[in-house]
Amino acid sequence: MKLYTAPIGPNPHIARLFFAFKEIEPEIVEVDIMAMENRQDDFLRINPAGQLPCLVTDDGVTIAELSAIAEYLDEIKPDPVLTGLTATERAITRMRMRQCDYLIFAPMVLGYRHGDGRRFFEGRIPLHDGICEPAKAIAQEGLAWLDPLLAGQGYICGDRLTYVDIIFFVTVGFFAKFGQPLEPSLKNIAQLMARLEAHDVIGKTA
Ligand SMILES: N[C@@H](CCC(=O)N[C@@H](CS)C(=O)NCC(=O)O)C(=O)O
Repeated sequence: MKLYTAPIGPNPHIARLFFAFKEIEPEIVEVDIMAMENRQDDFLRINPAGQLPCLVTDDGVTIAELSAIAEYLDEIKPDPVLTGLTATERAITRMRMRQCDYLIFAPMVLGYRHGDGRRFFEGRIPLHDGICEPAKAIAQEGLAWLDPLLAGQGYICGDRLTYVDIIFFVTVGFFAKFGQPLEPSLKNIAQLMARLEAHDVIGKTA
């Protein structure tokens, strides 16, 4: 199994955390993201989305998207689990991942790409004016929606840590440094971030 990845960027970082958590050591293929190697034909043949990370299985199949990678890793090595132990837990994990994706992560990414991170994305993707501020506001609304749902539970999907927590910790932590700070009144999210920061693998793996 090969992991195509980069030394920088939140999504490659999340993939590293998945593998560290699962104690799986893939063959690493570093792609030069700064030189836009990921946007060239050779890489687009591997991952047409032009993004990192992606996994290429021993059968030569590409699996991109962090949630798909996490689910695949659980299939091949169930312990320790990233998705959930029962059908219900796994369904909740997928539900919360999807909700976090469209309510929080996707608008945060849009706010960054079309705003604070514009210089990096020029020449990579089409950029549009007028997206940054509304997208950031939508992401904040998503965080405000999530916060009360976390009351009285350890993690986003209940009392078991899942890949959604890992994606959340790195993504929200990254954008907090780039124009999308966490609103201090979101106490449950602040507690979740502190709990994940203290985790042996998640808070300690660069
Ligand atoms: N939804 C994707 C996001 C992947 C992504 O945005 N990767 C960034 C690195 S943090 C990337 O490849 N950026 C370089 C580019 O878009 O050219 C996932 O879940 O893996």
